[in-house]
Amino acid sequence: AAGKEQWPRGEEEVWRAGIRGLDKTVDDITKSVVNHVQTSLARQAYNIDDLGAYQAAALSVRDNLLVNWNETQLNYTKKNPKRAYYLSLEFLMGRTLDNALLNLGLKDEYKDGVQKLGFSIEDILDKERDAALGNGGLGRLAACYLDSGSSTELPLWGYGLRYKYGIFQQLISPEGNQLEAPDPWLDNQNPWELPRLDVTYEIRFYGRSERSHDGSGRAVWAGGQEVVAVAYDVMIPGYGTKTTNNLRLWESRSKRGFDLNSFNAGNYEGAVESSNSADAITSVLYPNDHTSFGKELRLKQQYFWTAASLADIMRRFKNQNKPLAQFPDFVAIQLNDTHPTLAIPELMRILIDEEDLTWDQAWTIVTNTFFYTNHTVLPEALEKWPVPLLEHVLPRHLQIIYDINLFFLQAVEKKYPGDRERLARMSLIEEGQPKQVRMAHLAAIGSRKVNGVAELHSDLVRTTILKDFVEFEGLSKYSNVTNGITPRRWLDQCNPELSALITKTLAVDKNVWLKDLKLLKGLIPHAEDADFRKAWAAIKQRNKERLAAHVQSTLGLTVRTDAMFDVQIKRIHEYKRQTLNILGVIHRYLTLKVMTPEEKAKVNPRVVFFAGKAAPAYYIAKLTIRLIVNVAKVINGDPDTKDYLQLYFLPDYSVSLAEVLIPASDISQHISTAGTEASGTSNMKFCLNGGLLLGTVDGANIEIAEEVGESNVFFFGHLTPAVEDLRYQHLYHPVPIEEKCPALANVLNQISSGLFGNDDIYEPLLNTIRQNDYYLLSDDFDSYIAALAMVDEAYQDKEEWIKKSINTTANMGKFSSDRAILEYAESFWNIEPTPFK
Ligand code: B1H
Repeated sequence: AAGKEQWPRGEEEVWRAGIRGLDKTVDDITKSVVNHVQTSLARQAYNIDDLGAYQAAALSVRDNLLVNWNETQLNYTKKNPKRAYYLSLEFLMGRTLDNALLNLGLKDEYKDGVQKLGFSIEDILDKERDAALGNGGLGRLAACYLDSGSSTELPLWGYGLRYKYGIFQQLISPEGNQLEAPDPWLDNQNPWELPRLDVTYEIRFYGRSERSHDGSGRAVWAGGQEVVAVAYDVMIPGYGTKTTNNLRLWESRSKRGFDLNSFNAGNYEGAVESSNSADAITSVLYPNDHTSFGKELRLKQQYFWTAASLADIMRRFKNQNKPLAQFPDFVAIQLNDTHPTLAIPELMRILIDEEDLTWDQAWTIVTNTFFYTNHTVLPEALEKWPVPLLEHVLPRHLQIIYDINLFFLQAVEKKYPGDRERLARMSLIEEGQPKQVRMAHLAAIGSRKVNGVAELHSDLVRTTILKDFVEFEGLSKYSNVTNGITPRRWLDQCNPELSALITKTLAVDKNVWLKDLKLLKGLIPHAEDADFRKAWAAIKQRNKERLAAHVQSTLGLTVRTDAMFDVQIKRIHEYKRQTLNILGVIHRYLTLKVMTPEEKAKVNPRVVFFAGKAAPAYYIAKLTIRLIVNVAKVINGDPDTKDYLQLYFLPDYSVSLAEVLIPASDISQHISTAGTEASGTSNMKFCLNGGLLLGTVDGANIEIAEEVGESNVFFFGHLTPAVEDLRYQHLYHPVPIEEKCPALANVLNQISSGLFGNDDIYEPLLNTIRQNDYYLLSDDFDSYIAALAMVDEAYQDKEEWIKKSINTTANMGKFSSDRAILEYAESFWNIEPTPFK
């Protein structure tokens, strides 16, 4: 039916007369909101509170999104372009209402509308819960890419899981311990999703796979457990376009009925894994990032999601009645890390066992369809699945993986005859007890292109974890796409005053520069204009006050706003070195304690903020939180220092909290051990909002410095090539810390002596540094302290600092996720913008 609209029933004019258009006026909007109060919510006008008003407004906005969403899907059906699919186990969407209003261009109208109904838009927006279906950067990147896909009018869909519980809520106990509570984000209904009870697939687990003996290579996989995948669709509006793409999230249901598994906050992970029932599969997001655990339920999540997504993609392709050989001409699938790598053997299975293709025909299709993005080179994060577990859960897929490996190793052997070590290194199977499948190897050989997420990281992928593959297959397959962020959420939405000042200054419509972010360069000459600088600084100040008000209302703490705001917000992990930061804070505290009043008078007050979650089983990361919280108690309560230094750990870091913190920052810290942070994306968000960067020469920090100029960033620490040698020295020629870095030794000893609590609780954390110091804190501490001093010095000259801030924002255009998604579209997927009227 492609190409022609049809009216299968009734009278076309009657249909057309009934079709709803977009709300445009305040009058349309108030009517629609009241209508939803009355019908969808079945409530009376007199008992509507802010939550009810939020729900009604959201449903009204959803109606508008649906108008565009329907037209977008119709446009694709008519034009039948090649489509790309982004498979990600995580989509960290945050809140939707404000973003949808801005993208639709209806924020002012809704603001007026709800005001006429007696509500304030800010109060309503604040009622929304975050959709927190992700751990951190990887999941938020997926969300930014969907925004950019719609904003650039690309036919790009996301596929993920509809977890009943997203990332846990973080509570901090009075002693400073992280406690985890479930995140019941669906409790108040979710107006942003459309259940598609008619879109379902049956997904098999376990059972037996019998190969046929007819030489076809086919097999029959039967028995075991079948679970139903049900689609929930989330609309993804583009900014200033009608294109509204789809994010399809799968929910698992048992074929027979529903058995509720109870969820126990006390034993978080245990409770998650206890149930073998069908609905357990999509019950919870795994809260560990950068560790691969080999848990059966996680494997079932991965297969359930990839199999449902592929079945859906295949059904859409088959509706076109094209030969299967053309599959890669219409479908590109991006694998967000190795989590969806089972899609490779799954597509082989479909093509061979169900579609009767030969192995070679199937492999040609597969290797022209998939694209793989690597997000980390940390060894503990590289996914490996035990062979016995795979054999038990997915017997047919293990056979296919073994066959892929056989053909692959034959080709390697042909090129490097007799090089057994190379074969062992490159094999999909790692020898050992048990044997394990190396998912990064499978993803690499099954894909058309492989990329890292920043230049340095892509180099490391090419020269370390996939070196042999680059040698074997050639460099051109192994490339880079530097990450990006959406300037809609991460500037216009989170920093409306700065956005308005930029619009006024550039003298173009905001929907021009927000879609062509390099236009920010037009701000550069204005850095020399004193009035502009004053306006710029005043906005930063108001953003600090907004953050302080937030801390006051949520935690009851009073933050001073006449200070430098120094922020580190990200997952708590040893490689990100929050520990270095807190040790630096203690060093500053100890220094302040011995200063004379005259010396202190010259000190610029500083407020240090931390936020971030630790994986529930990551003991050292949890100790780091405990240390920060207890240091804060001492510092904030010390009359000698509290006018010069304040420290806060803000609990339950989230997208929404980031939106308040980032615009308020003067300096933010991105201080990973060189070579460990693949890219980082919050670094981009801070700099886009005029915060300066203090960091190591790592990830996207390097490219930010290239863009904004080295004089506008504060770099310190050893470089990537030195890291291996330093680690070797630590192991084989250790130097006592007292000798190597007395300043650090003193800080560690002060902690041990009980300055922040009179027990040995921190010793395991301190020993990671005193012993082999894998993340090189003792090597970088002195240069870190020196860099902090340079930040202090630079901040003394307020006018110069503001110039740096303006020049930083002005040079951040490269980091728009529009640029990144268009690189994927053009150089990988070969898809094109597909606009419509
Ligand atoms: C990133 C992860 C990650 N890299 C495993 N790897 C996970 C690995 O649940 N898991 O098993 C979850 C997440 N996340 C981050 O990706 C990098 O550390 C950042 O540097 C990068 O900016 C981000 C987006 O590319």
